[in-house]
Amino acid sequence: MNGAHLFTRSDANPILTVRDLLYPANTIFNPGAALVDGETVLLCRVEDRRGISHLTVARSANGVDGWRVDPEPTFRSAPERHPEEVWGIEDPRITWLPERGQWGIAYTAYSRLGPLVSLAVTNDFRHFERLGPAMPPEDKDAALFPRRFGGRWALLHRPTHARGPANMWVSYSPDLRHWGDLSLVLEAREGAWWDADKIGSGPPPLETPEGWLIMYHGVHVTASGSLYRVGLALLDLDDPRIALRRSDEWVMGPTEASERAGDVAGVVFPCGWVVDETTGLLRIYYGAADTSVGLATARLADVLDYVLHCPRPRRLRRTDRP
Ligand code: M1P
Repeated sequence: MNGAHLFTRSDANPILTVRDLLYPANTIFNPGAALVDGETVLLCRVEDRRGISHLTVARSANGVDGWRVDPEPTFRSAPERHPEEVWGIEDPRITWLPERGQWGIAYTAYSRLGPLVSLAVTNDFRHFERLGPAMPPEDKDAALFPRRFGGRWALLHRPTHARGPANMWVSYSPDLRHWGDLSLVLEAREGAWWDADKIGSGPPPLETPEGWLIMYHGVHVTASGSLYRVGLALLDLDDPRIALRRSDEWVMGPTEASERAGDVAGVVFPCGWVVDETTGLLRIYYGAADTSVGLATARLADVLDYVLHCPRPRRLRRTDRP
């Protein structure tokens, strides 16, 4: 299977635009996704007309159209109690946590010192309990694993530092509040590579018999701006510090009009996916050009077959298998 043809975009794209909102805003994009009582729930980033983002829920029976959007912001930043959210909240990734019987949400809180990772939980996507910041700035693109490893929760995230590209790390916690024991998982590549400048986790890790399926965005800086494309990786089931496979090529890039033009041109940015158990289809929800929401699908079996034929990551670290 050719990676360029793995994903099929919906004929309904863009499936959500700012015109679907019942209140004034600038854009709607980068949604987390969940299946709730048979419905698809998208927790979308909405940027208001000041530039500050909040999260709003859209629900659909088929996950493609007929979206019912909450009439007002569903989950707002609360800078009076959470000063780290002073410039809004962005880019949620949703993970079902069977042990807690709740969804965990990793989102970006935009603080005065830069973006950081915050966590919240919800039972119904109507009420949200904040667990607070998990990582100091600058850190973002975080997603929870659905279960513990050796008694500890695990979080993928992307710290940024002044020197060099930004890479994907994993951290651990006994209680979803205290995080540490960091390990580098995947590095941005170098030079002309499509994912040379920074990478970041997309939707939450998906458990499969072969390993944790990871979708990530990679950024390449060009003379006319950054290009955001999407690649795949597979992490070890028992030890997610170990990357088993990584696609050399991107599997999705900004090729459609809604992805090539918008507030930030040339961006596909997936934050959510769901598996339709009856059809075996993986539905990926992504931000298009920081302006609208797109949907692409693939057979999960094809995606796994593709990633299993990808090479092992090139760099050897202490956790890499020979
Ligand atoms: O504009 C593209 C994306 O840029 C940022 O992502 P990252 O720091 O991972 O490159 C985020 O602001 C994201 O929301 C945005 O879509």
